[in-house]
Amino acid sequence: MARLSLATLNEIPQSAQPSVDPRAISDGMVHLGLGAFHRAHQAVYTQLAMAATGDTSWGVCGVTQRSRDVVERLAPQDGLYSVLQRADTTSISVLAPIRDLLFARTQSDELVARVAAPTTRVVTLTVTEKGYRHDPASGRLRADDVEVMADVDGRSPQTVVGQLVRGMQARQRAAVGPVTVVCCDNLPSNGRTLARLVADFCDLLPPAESASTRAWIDEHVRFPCTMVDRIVPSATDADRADAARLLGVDDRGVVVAEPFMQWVIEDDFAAARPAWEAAGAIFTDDVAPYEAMKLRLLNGSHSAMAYLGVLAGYEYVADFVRMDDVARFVRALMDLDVSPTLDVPNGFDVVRYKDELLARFGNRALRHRTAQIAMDGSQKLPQRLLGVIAERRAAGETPDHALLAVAAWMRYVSAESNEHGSAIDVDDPLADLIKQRLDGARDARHVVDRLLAIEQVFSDRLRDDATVRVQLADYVEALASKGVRSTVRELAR
Ligand code: CS2
Repeated sequence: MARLSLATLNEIPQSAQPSVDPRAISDGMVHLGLGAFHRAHQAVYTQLAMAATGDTSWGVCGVTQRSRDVVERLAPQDGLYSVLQRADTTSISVLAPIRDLLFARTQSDELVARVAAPTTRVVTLTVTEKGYRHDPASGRLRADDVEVMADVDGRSPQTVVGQLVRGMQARQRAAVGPVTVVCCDNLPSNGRTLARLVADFCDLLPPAESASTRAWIDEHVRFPCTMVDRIVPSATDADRADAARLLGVDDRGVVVAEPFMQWVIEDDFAAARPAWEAAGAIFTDDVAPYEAMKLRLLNGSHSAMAYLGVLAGYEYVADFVRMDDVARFVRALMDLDVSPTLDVPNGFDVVRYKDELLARFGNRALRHRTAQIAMDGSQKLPQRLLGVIAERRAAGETPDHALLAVAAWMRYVSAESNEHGSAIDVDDPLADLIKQRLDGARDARHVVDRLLAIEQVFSDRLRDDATVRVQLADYVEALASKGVRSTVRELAR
């Protein structure tokens, strides 16, 4: 079967044709972290915006950081790929915004040059939480990270923050105008967090370079905060087979997504941008209420279901949450623990939002793996669950549901296998440290104490809270002795 490409585009059905002619698109953006999420989210908004306005100057140079895989899938396809939308019905459409591809490991000088190109007015990022090389608890750049320090010392930059700073220095040298850096990862105050990491990197540079780079960035670069949302499970061979059947050509770059998508963006741009509002994005002065809502309600529930689900032997979120006690537990987590911490945006119907979330989690057409969400827990827990626990404790409450979710993470990283004896493979940048800390832990109390001592993840406040320690230990013990279902059932309201 022929491969999707500019040459075969005329072979695909009319209904799947991109809404913008790829040949008409010129360079406008650089995207760092060309994973499935960008392709199913920002690229879709960008295509819709170009189609709505006719301004086709927002093509994307997509950069992959760690593996060539996506470049190898998309390069023979001239950057074209499809989004397979799955719910009760399935639909497919081809996306055209990605016009260039770079692999940062071997092309980081080209990448710096692209960031510095006069046509580049926006740089977007989806590099996952760990891609920022920061301490999740403090939000500061890890100056003890060898990769960060190698970038500071001046090699062709390999870390995301290093790439941004070197790109900005190249813009400064070439006297190219202002640019906006749009962080689209699930970090708290993601724009501000990234701006601080960039400033931390500048502070590590030699004094002469440091001050002038910081001053240029302060004057010419904006880092708006954003809330991004779309559930995008990893694509499988079955998805690729379905795409081929629907398109009539082979697409090795297909991404799978739910119909729902949302993007809330702080209206703080240094230069021009795509008219993403024409595609439904919301521009606002303050993203914080939307962000807290999404990170705590959606991602917090996701992490809870991921650890509990893996422990109970459920491979997919939808199968796990379709059990009544699990759905009621998740709803109680949202209602009793998370909701009291939220400052709901004006006019926003949070009850409906929670109903929709449960329906989205239960979408069986999406094969969203619990193990995919369980990855990198050390980088995700603070913004998803620990903030909720700290705020409820400060209000004198004991957030049992959120504590059970964190206990499930603790059990997940400390048990070798799940309830059915299948091995648990902890994929986390702190996996070695976690293992080291757990060495010799004999019971649930030890496990909790050892893990709470990891200061990259847990704050002093949580560590020193006796109620939190005792409750976590009880839950870790209950998960081990009684199992997931009966522990969850006791907390399902
Ligand atoms: C998930 C997110 O893998 C995960 O950690 O919680 O990728 C989630 O699907 C997205 O944030 C939804 O917008």
